[in-house]
Formats: sequence, C-alpha cells, structure tokens
Amino acid sequence: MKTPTQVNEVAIVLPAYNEEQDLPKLLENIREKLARMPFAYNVIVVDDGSKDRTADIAREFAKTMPLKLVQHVVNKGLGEGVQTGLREGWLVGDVVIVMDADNSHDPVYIEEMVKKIRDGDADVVIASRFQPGSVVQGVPFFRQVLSWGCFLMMKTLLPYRNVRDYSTGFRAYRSLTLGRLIKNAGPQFLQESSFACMLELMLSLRWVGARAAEIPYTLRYDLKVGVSKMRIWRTIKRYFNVIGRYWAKDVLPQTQEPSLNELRTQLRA
Ligand SMILES: Nc1nc2c(ncn2[C@@H]2O[C@H](COP(=O)(O)OP(=O)(O)O)[C@@H](O)[C@H]2O)c(=O)[nH]1
Ligand SMILES: [Mg+2]
Repeated sequence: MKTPTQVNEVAIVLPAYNEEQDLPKLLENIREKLARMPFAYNVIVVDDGSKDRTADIAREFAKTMPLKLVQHVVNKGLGEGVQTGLREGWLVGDVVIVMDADNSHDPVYIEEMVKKIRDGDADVVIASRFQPGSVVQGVPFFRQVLSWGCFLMMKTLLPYRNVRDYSTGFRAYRSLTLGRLIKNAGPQFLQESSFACMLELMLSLRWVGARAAEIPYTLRYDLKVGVSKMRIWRTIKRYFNVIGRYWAKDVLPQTQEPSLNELRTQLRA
C-alpha cells in the first residue's frame, strides 16, 4: 500500500567517533548538495566521546549551517550513537538520514532516498552496495566478504523483502516508522553497542512491519582518510546474537497509526 508523506525537512544524523580528518569535507559537501534539494535539513552530529577535534569542528560548522552537536561524555559505541541520533532526528525531520561521518557516503543520494519515502514506496531506503549499478571503491577484500556474508546469512535465515545490504550505515528512515519503533520497543530500541547495531536496526524495522527499498550508489571508501573503527570479529560474533534475538519474533500486527505529530506528542509526554 502506497502512503505518500510530506517531506519538508530531513534530519541528517552523523554518528562520529574521532572523525577530525574526514568530517570537515563531509560537512562542506552536505552544505553544498543539500542547498539544492527541495527540503530543509538539519545535521545532528553525535560526538561519541571523541578524543580529537570532532566536537570543535561541529561547533565551527554550526556557525554557518543548520547543525546541532550532541555529545556523549564517554565513548558508548556506534549503537548508542545511532540511537541518540535517531531519537533526536525523528522529532525534527519528516525523514531521518543516517550516514557515516567519514566522507565515504555522498549526500548527493539523499534526494533520491527521500523521494522514495515521500512517494510512499518505502519506510526505509538503503543506499546499497549490492544493486545493479552500485560501485564500491577502496573497500578491503575482507570487509567486502563480511558484508556479502551478512547478506547471504540474512537471505537464508531472516530475509527482508527488497533488502540486500543489511549492514550499511547509509539509510533513510521515515520518522513515523521510527516513532512506531520507539513506541513499541521503548527509547532503548537498540541493544547492540557494536557495529552489529545496523543489522539490529533493520531487524527491528522488519519487526514493526516497515517496507524497505534500496538504491544503487557509489561507496567512496577510497576518500576516507581516517582509520576504520569497526572491530571485525566482535561484529561477526554480535551478528549471531542479533539474529538469535529476532529469530522467533513475529512481525507486529499493523494497526491504524496516529499522525507523526500525534505520535511525537504522545511519546514526549
Ligand atoms: N557514535 C559512535 N560512532 C562511531 C563509533 N565508532 C565508529 N563510529 C562512527 O560510525 C561510522 C562508521 O565507522 P567507520 O569507521 O566509518 O566504519 P567503516 O566505514 O565501516 O569502516 C563513522 O561515522 C564513525 O565515526 C562509536 O564508538 N560511537
Ligand atoms: Mg565508514
């Protein structure tokens, strides 16, 4: 069922941990590309206890673009960072984008992702490495094997219609759907602090009955200057834990939802 949604404003969440080398280029790129898109935007930088200049950079850019800095005093992990960003983001944007702060995700794709939600084609749109036309530049071989492994495992164990890229961080979420997730799962809707949180988030959206779509894109991992923060073996181990938790969970029955504003009022109270 198509349910078009008005999109006046998007929130762009950037979970960031020690991203001083790549964050400035990304923020400049967002400022330039989003100025040409037919909606307003607000960037939410979630600085997760960085020990470098990440927070200073965000404060500096906040003088010249719509940007809010949210800080965790100590490092809590990607899952907590994404959760903090989504909890803020759905209250300000009709759509929430989450993307890496390492300049490997190009904000130019946001327009197409938002359009799919606006037209009612999907509740979550994934910039996917596994669509015809997708290009992956500069990703180490083992990392590619890992994301393919995640795809094959999910297709076999817990398939999600239209989804191939289960583990990427570059997605657009309809705020109403995030509200529905928070209403049903509570404010701690992600339990994973590791990078497996991205898979956990997909499975929690599947649980609330969100419809997914993917778009092809070019991942510019070659542009990333800083080091990857992913702990590969820990992530693999946690993938199994996440799948185990969602294995026997039935999809929630679809009910008539309140509007986004009603849901915001309800959950704020
Ligand atoms: N909030 C938060 N973000 C993190 C943490 N570790 C990594 N990130 C961010 O998560 C995103 C993905 O990390 P990245 O190193 O780019 O991983 P890769 O691209 O998969 O190699 C980046 O924006 C990081 O800054 C963390 O502990 N907390
Ligand atoms: Mg990255």
